[in-house]
Amino acid sequence: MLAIYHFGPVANSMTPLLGLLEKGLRFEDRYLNSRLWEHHDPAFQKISPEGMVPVLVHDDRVITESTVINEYLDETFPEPPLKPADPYGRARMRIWTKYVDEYFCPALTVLGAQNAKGFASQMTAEEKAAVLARMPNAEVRRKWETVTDQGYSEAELAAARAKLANVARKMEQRLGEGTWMAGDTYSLADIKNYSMAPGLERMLPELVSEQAAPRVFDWLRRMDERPAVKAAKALARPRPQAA
Ligand SMILES: N[C@@H](CCC(=O)N[C@@H](CS)C(=O)NCC(=O)O)C(=O)O
Repeated sequence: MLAIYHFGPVANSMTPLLGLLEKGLRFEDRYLNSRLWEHHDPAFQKISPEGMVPVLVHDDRVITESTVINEYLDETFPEPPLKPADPYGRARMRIWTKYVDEYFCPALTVLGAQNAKGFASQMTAEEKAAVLARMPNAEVRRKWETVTDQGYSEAELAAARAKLANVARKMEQRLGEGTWMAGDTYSLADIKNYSMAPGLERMLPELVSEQAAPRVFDWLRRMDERPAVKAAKALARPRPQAA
């Protein structure tokens, strides 16, 4: 049995959804509504002590970390392969998934969290204190403390935007070297990058447009057309707000 706990087809949750769907695997869809703080449920925190998604459960095994989950899926269910056949191609793929995890995602998270300020400001002081007290992961707690308090400073937002401009430049360059992120083979690097890139296009359209980054723009449209991407997007739920 495969089951995936996720927040819907966005960011890190999108990564294993695409891994599962590209492989045509059947899985239990365990959506958690982040706006209702369902990931703070004690039953879920038994599975994910950090209180974070995504989490894959395969029979009695629990696997966290979106990039690791997809590597696990690709090794366990080899068809169709989602890695280049040669070691150099796999190295290029992993350099990119590492870059997304360590550089792209953290910068995007700053802007995404800032956008959640409106939602966070609807909570009373008591609700905020209770929610923050339930967060086991210190970094996540710091992020929500910032968002529920004064928000990120202009300097922090500018630094995040500057990093995202670097990402857009690097993606454009990389896609000039081959059809896909790791060369001529569609791979886990495309999946990982596509989990974040639509957020980049939405929040900073001046960085990713047909004019500013034509190769990235074309790659995004090719990704949008993949049946697995369409199936993942069909798993989106309207996000009811906390009462
Ligand atoms: N490196 C982890 C990061 C996971 C992560 O940051 N998950 C976010 C959602 S994208 C989360 O669970 N956040 C909890 C929260 O913001 O309360 C991965 O790739 O799986």
